[in-house]
Amino acid sequence: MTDCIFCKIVNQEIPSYKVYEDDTVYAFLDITQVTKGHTLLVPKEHVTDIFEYEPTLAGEVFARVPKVARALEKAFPEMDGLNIINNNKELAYQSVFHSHIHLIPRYGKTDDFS
Ligand code: DGP
Repeated sequence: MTDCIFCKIVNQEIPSYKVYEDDTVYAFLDITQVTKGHTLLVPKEHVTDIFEYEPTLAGEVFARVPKVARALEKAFPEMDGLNIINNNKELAYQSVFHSHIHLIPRYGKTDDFS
């Protein structure tokens, strides 16, 4: 999709900080950094939201979550926990309409995400 910011990130048309990549997915740091290491995992193929996934691709994308979680754990050993969030449609706080999974590291009582 030509006007999709995450398609542009996947295609390296706009810069991002890569966390993980393979043939199916791309994971990169969220621009807002709700906590240190806040990452977005996206399918390389444009999928608008959870309702638009072809089931096999959905399985492949969601199966990558533990891989990215482990990469974050390695990069941020001080991490105490991890929130995984997937917003779908505007009412549910989706603001970029290329499906993405938030991985938000938690750092005990010192982080500012509540
Ligand atoms: P959501 O509200 O669930 O649709 O989350 C969209 C996230 O995308 C939000 O946390 C900010 C992030 N975001 C938006 N534009 C960019 C961008 O250009 N680069 C990066 N790295 N993140 C972006």
